[in-house]
Amino acid sequence: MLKLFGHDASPWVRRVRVLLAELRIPFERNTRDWRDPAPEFVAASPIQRLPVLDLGPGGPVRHLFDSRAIAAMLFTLPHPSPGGDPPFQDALLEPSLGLLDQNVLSVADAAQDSLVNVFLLEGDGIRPEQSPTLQRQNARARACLDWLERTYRGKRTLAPGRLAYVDVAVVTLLGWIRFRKRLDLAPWPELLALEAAHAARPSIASTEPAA
Ligand SMILES: N[C@@H](CCC(=O)N[C@@H](CS)C(=O)NCC(=O)O)C(=O)O
Repeated sequence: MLKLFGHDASPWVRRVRVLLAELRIPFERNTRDWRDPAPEFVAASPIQRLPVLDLGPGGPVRHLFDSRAIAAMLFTLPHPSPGGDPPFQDALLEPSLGLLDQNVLSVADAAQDSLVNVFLLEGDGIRPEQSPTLQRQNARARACLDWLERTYRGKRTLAPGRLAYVDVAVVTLLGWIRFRKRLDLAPWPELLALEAAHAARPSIASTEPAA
């Protein structure tokens, strides 16, 4: 059986948990974080970032090291046809969007990465006021949220009528920002509406970080 390494507070791990729930793929969990890492995770991944997915023995690759690679692989596994309201998109990308969804994922990743960096460095006592690099990270995150706000204007899913992994990446970004009290989200009402539209969905509600 698949084994997912990663803690509940991680937005990257949450994306994968939502996807596993939507595709109804069974898996085991190890919920230790990178501050108190599981020895198997330490031995497996030179990147030392979570999530990591253990695919089990027998294949050319035992562990996958990155949420996007994990997501792409999960769609290739046998699974029931996804359901939900709206139904979940049964592919990482939707060809008719012409790579817009690829950009949404890149922008959500960049915002998430920058805000996590600021959060971790603040934990080490380094404040954005002391560091132009951190100020750039915050500016990047705001620019990414502005871009997502424009991209989702009037939309509650990027592809009409289906919730996709890329939408989940945006929803989990917002959830993490609120959970870690990083930014006031009021300047991005379209994104708040996107989040609210899917808040009661079981895969989203059951993975809420504070829950
Ligand atoms: N690009 C990676 C990012 C994963 C990531 O940054 N994970 C965080 C957990 S929230 C981590 O493990 N951080 C530990 C570190 O950077 O040392 C992915 O998509 O999986």
